[in-house]
Amino acid sequence: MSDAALLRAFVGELVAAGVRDAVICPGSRSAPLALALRAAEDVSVRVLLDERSAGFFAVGIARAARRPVVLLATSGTATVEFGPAVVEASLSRVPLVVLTSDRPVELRDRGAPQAIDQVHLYGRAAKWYTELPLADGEPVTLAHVRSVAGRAVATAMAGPAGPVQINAPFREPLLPDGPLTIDADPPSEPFTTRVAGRRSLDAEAIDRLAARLIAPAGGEGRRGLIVAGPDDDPRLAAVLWRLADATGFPILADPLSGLRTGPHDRMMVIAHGDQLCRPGPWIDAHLPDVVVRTGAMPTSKPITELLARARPDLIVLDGDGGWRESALIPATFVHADPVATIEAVAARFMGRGDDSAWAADWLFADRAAEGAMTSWLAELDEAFEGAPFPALASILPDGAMLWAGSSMPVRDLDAWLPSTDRAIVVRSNRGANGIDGVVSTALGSAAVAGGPVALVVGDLSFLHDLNALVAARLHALSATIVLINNDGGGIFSFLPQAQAAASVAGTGLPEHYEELFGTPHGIGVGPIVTALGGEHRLVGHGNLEAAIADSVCRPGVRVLELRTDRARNVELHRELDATVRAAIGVGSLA
Ligand SMILES: Cc1ncc(C[n+]2csc(CCOP(=O)(O)OP(=O)(O)O)c2C)c(N)n1
Ligand SMILES: [Mg+2]
Repeated sequence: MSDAALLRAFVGELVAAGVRDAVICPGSRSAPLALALRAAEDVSVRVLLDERSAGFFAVGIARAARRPVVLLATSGTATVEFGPAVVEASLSRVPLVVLTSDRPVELRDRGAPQAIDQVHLYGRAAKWYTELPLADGEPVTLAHVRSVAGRAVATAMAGPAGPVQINAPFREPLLPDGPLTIDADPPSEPFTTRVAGRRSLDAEAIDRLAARLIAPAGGEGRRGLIVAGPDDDPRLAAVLWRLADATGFPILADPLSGLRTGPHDRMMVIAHGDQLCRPGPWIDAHLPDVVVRTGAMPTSKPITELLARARPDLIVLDGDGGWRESALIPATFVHADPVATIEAVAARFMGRGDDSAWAADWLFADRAAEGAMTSWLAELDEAFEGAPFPALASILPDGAMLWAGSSMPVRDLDAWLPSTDRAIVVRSNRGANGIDGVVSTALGSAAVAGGPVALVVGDLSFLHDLNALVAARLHALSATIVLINNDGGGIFSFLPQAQAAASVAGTGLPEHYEELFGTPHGIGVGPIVTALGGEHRLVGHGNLEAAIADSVCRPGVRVLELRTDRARNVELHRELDATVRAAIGVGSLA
């Protein structure tokens, strides 16, 4: 029998450490922990069938609720299915406590059924690995188990947040030997508590940083930019504008930075950095000489390429001690709380030095790009993959959450999400850029979100994660899914493979292009969605906006399918690029 006291001690400590959500996949080896988690009054348990989907669902909960989530699976391949989500959580700094149930040591590596090597299963993607002891009735074992639970949660949450793995062996029979309700034990303080401070720079280091942003006396004004990359920290929006205001540096705001949407001051926010930074005369006349970067690397490839080309004096702020800089240029990494650093640096400026043409040019070009894009879209008379984003930005209410899938959706999000005072939280799984688990993640967020959830996703990503709809059905979740169905991988049409298909003889292209990259499937998703309990609607250019407006605040999962053509999509993007280029011209720097 499983020792109920040990289970109570372990789960009780998870709760004391702040766990409120558990995602559990059914199995027998995991039964003792599943029952104990279910018995914990303060824990919402959600049962999902597919562990791969469940892992991403947990990522969605953790990112929406901004708290650690427990994941539990039975032994064997079930634990491996968590792998992609564990990797994503590691790279996007999401706290997960992954419990992998296991056979006891005497049944490992000797042909016992459903027994695989689960030790350090997730390699370096897990921040910490440990194994629970088998119950032995000793008080010291209970103390150990409590400290393991507390340490696991604290480690998952400590910056950079991430997943931890606890391998949990149980002997048969897999039933508890007593009550599991934690109230059965006297209430207690957490066994393990972590107190940690935010790192901050001393005044001298702040002076040195500020000096790099200030033009030398008598010299030209510094041509600075703030590049706000993907970041879930809600504090950044409130302080970055202060730095922008103090220095006169515009903010290239990634759609996932939290800077583009919300009631904070967005005066210095550039929403079209992806367009402005593309090679051409405008950017040639506006190369930055100093850049302050926050968050992960920007979604926009042109922005990263600009950094590589301009090689500005680069300052990367990362309070969690990361080394994220893939433009491969010399950089200073500031491993201190970015909010405190930004506030202190901004305070070194006594108002903006000179009202340079620099910021004015960027802001003017951004408005010009915005105007050109808006009129281009208004004149368009056909389905377009970027169209859902401005529609969603105008329809979603304050407190809504907007997700974009990998591949073209997140790029179109970057291009088309306007700067708006609407408090919409915008997210994407950009840690590993997988097309897997996209729907599961969005639906996981819907399980805890305070407002409506919308997702824009490609057809291959959608088909990859159909089991997410099972989760939605099991838990009566609500979401609006805009499915961009271009019958295959549209992104590849923009890559060298597609160019080669047209031009390079002897490469196996173009005859194998569709088979290897385009991967058309011709699947009509309507019946699948309906069978899994969702609603399906085919939408077109004319009724997309009305369909979104009709869906966002209604209960249930609705898939609004917008059919597009991959080749035409490339043409439209090219046409748009030319339009924006013409609108921004060469700029003034008067
Ligand atoms: C798990 C995973 N498998 C494969 C890839 C490679 N990949 C990147 S984009 C893409 C095509 C995605 O197609 P779709 O979801 O329809 O989006 P579209 O490109 O059409 O916008 C693939 C297969 C990946 N990023 N992640
Ligand atoms: Mg597609």
